[in-house]
Amino acid sequence: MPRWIEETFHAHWRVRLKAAKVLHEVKTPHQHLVIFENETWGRVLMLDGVCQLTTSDEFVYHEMMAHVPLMALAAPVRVLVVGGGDGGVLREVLKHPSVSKATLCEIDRAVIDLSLKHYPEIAAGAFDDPRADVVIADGLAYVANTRERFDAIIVDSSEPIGPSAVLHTRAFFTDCKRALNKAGVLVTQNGLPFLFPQHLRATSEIFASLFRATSPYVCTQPCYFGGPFALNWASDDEGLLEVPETTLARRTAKRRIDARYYTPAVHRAAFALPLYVSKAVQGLVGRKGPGTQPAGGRSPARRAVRP
Ligand code: SPD
Repeated sequence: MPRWIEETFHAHWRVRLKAAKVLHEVKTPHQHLVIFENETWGRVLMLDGVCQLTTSDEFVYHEMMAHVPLMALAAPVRVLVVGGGDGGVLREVLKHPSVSKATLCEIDRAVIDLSLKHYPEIAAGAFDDPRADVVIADGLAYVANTRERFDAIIVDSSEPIGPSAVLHTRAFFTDCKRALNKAGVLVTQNGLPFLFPQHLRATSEIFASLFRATSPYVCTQPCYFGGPFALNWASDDEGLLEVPETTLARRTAKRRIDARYYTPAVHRAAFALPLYVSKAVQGLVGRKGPGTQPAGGRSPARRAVRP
């Protein structure tokens, strides 16, 4: 009898994938982890009953997590990845030649070790790159205590359950802001807006209260069932949301980024939100712009400049 492995995250429906072979299953000190082979999707990683990646479509998420913030920056040097123990985001970050050090802070060593064992092609040598600095620690504590300053912080967390729950909180994002350079960019995964609009809105409220410019952006991640997948962006440099496609194209060519999903046009288009997504974050998205004044009775941080 084949084993079917279910995503257990949703209360009223289930997605299940046939496991041609279970490669590893363990309760680590932090979470339930299972890696298995599926004939359509390739190798699959599930944490606490939520699909994190498949080897066939991981490029979508990893490229959009890394290249959207880094291509917006003229020359990113220091990058922090929180989570992301599979190494996919790290792999993409290290494609940017100006990056001199990329720190990856992962709470669960087992994710790194088992990813390297069962799908080394995802990290593709990133952990051996001399610019990679791997820290096994709680991301919340690491960001709260670090004295380093980053040009970009990329939060490659799982859902707001289990060890990742703290990586979706105001306290964590406030510390991220402190650990960013002035014109730095913070991005985080923000789930499926069709199913969890309140999750997207809650993050956008925090971002809008902390940063001068914020916007979700979306990608189509085939293995995350439920519609477009949201990432979320925050920065105090408002111009970074508006980098022209021509500039992005020049940077992509100069940095010799080989990608399968990311293009400069996709970068710009990712910020064009479907209406139901815009509505979920209504009043929170956009740039505050120079010289804006608080509107009567409303927090300036939450006032929409570009509704
Ligand atoms: N719904 C699952 C979101 C998972 C985000 N993290 C994926 C980890 C891949 N590096």
